[in-house]
Amino acid sequence: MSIQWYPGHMRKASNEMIEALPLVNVVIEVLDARIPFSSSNPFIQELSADKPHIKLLNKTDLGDPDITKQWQDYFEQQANTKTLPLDLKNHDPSKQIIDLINKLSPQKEGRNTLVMVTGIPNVGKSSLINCLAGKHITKTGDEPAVTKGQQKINLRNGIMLLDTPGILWPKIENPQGSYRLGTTGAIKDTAVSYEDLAFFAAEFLLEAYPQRLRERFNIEELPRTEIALLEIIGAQRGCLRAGGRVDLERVSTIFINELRAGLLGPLGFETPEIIKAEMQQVAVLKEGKAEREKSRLDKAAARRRKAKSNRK
Ligand SMILES: Nc1nc2c(ncn2[C@@H]2O[C@H](COP(=O)(O)OP(=O)(O)OP(=O)(O)O)[C@@H](O)[C@H]2O)c(=O)[nH]1
Ligand SMILES: [Mg+2]
Repeated sequence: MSIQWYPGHMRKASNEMIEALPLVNVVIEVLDARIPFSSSNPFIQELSADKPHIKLLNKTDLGDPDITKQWQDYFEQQANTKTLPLDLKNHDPSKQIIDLINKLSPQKEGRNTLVMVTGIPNVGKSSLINCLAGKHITKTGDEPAVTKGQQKINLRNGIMLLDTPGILWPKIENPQGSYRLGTTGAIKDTAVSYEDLAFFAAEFLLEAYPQRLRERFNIEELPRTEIALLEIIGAQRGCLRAGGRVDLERVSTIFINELRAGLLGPLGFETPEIIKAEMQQVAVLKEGKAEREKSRLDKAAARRRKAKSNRK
């Protein structure tokens, strides 16, 4: 199963971005440091490939520092691209970012540099804008789709910022990517099942960060399966139904919220190494779908031919 969430305001926002882009000098894409691959929007990438890019890896307080460094090195190899790790919750990076903007787009006499701030929902675009502006201009919030329309902010230093709503893309083709987006909070609650996310996250943590699970939940010997892990946590947190069975929905919600709040420590869900394999998986899935679609159309055509010959 994969998760899809592309409400009307995102389609509208994408069209508005296309309209605004010709005048944009620099594109800032805010990424989630825990999932720099899955939080890169292929639509934004394609649209703005010819513009200088600043990729900001935000929420590094929640990200695994070694893995964030690997991503920085990876993105810096891309043409016309600069990268900065950020922790907007605890540090003000304004000076570094303004220096980078000026480096990538030397200001023309009497004209503002127009900088579009883009990214998927809930990564910290509006928080960044408030930080650069030095005051609370635009609403932020710990849920996706807080910003619903574009807004221009003049920094009065030769830079004009364009805040945009967080956008995803019509079809998230990488199933792993969609689970990572859901787990880190980029997809609205109503479009995800916390149980599915908890199973995904439990499997990932058992494999990649077993020690964190042992420490957080005081478990000496970890179970082998996700369900057994969630049952242990559920019993600890009193998520029990009548008869003593664990309430999976409740424990899943608690588990995901603790992960999102950083209570399981800083996490890196993906490294640059996985890109190739996951892109290949997506290609195989697409091929399978194309074949199934062709076979469906062939069968429908055969049924029509049969019905036609029966009528003669
Ligand atoms: N832990 C942590 N939280 C952050 C950081 N930066 C922003 N946040 C929080 O992330 C949440 C989303 O921030 P916003 O600035 O509203 O994100 P946005 O990208 O504008 O979101 P949309 O407008 O919904 O697309 C808020 O609760 C912020 O306080 C960070 O570096 N670390
Ligand atoms: Mg916003």
